[in-house]
Amino acid sequence: MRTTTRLRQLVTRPEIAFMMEAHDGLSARIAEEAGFEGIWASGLTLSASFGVRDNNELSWTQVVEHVAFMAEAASVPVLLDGDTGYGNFNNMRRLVRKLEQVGVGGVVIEDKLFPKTNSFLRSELQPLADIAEFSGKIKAGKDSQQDADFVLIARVEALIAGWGLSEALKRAEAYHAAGADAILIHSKQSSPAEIFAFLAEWSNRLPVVLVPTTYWRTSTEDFRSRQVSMVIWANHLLRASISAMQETARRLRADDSLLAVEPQVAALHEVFRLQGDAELAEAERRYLPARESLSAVILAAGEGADFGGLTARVPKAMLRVQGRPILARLLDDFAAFGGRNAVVVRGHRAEAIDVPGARFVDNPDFASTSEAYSLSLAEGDLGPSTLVAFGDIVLKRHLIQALLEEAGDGITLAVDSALAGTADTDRIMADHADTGRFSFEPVQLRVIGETVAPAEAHGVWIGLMHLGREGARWLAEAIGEARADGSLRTARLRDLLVGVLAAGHPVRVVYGRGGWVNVNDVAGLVDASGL
Ligand code: SPV
Ligand code: MG
Repeated sequence: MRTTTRLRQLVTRPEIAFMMEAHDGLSARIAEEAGFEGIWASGLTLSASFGVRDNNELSWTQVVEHVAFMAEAASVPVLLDGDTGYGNFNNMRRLVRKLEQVGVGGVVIEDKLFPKTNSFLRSELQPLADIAEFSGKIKAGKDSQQDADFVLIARVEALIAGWGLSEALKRAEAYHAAGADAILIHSKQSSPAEIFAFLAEWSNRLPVVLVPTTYWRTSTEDFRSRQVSMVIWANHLLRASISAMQETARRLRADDSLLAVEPQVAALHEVFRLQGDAELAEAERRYLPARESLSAVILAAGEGADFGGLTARVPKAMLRVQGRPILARLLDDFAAFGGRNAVVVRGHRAEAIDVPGARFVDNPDFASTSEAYSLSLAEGDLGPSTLVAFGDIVLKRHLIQALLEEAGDGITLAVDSALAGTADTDRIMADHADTGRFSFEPVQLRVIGETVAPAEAHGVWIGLMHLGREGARWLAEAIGEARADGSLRTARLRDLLVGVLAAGHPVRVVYGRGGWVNVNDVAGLVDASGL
């Protein structure tokens, strides 16, 4: 059912309806969750939530823009406090059209002059609108609504301005005749007497809406028995939030600590829930490619021997290439492919490795251990989609892209085929050499390491691999084997890969040509700067 229709029903049905004030999308949602059938978008609290006065200091377009968020956040109808309609009959026509466009169910306009003042401030001085002029504004509003059920309520301010009951009745009758759907009769008294006198005389010629802010002691039964159509709790969510915010701010200022405050405030997950994050999470499952979130383990424990003193105080991974530490560049590269949760294994000069965006695991035995041992310290971080890399490589991003595009559930290595026939110790032999042409057939690793005759090497592993779900498991098994046979402390990563092959698991190769440097010495550092 349309919100206009629902609001019309709330106004016209015999049973009383209660409207809860809200001043933004969040409070609108809170009001709806509490069970309210409709929302009062209060001019007072909307302005106050922006820190401005209830004197039309917000422009009408700001109000419309803001109330649109409320209408979007709530599925129950929103009734806007439209003040005086923000101008004459013509402004009223535009207001009604805009409110319909943003899904607001109806509007209340009051018979004062623009710019208005809140009814509880200097009320005796408030000028009232000319009855005929205000009646024309009502008629203009009704004539411009496209949706027959849009609700226009006329608010009579005669009692507020001290003009008395007969003036109030005269105005209510005129606004009825002009086509208003209901009358809101407002009072600033703490007793409901003048409101009840009005109700007795009015005898429900049109439905009546009340705002019992000042006569708050009046029982709801008294409203029901007088066939009041709608009661508005006009400002209580804002006032509740003011008290809570003041208390929290004072407490934090006094304590300089969150200890007392944290248990008192809504949990963060409650904020996310109210924002509707569950719906987004569901949509992400439906619309985003189903990819495991990418994580990374970077091995940066080793000292690096050939730097002529350069790494005495700074670990290799923190040497700068084009002004950025090698490690920071790698983390940026991974992040560019959605890589989160990077874990860096530190050793030599661990304290000097402090790049943002990574978690650290320390290998205190770095001097007497090697890569496989460092990796084993981060074994728990080998997730279902993990990049494992040496912390001293500088590479072009297309190498990571190619690896991720080919990566499957197992283990995939990035191999530089331009270094075929090399003596590099991470040389590999695959089931076929790089032809430079596209192939549907995945390339499978046959042998890795020094057992490959240099002349037969198809390329060099660049120190970057991807583990899928199975691959992570296989590598963890290889770590377990090495631990069991006592080789873990001194094993290189390639030795673990030898173990994976020996266990009968396939390892895939993705060929690339150049575009990376393993910074092993000063010459490497110079080369990397040219990438
Ligand atoms: C509002 O909530 O902004 C109202 C009601 O108009 S009152 O503040 O009582 O005027
Ligand atoms: Mg108001």
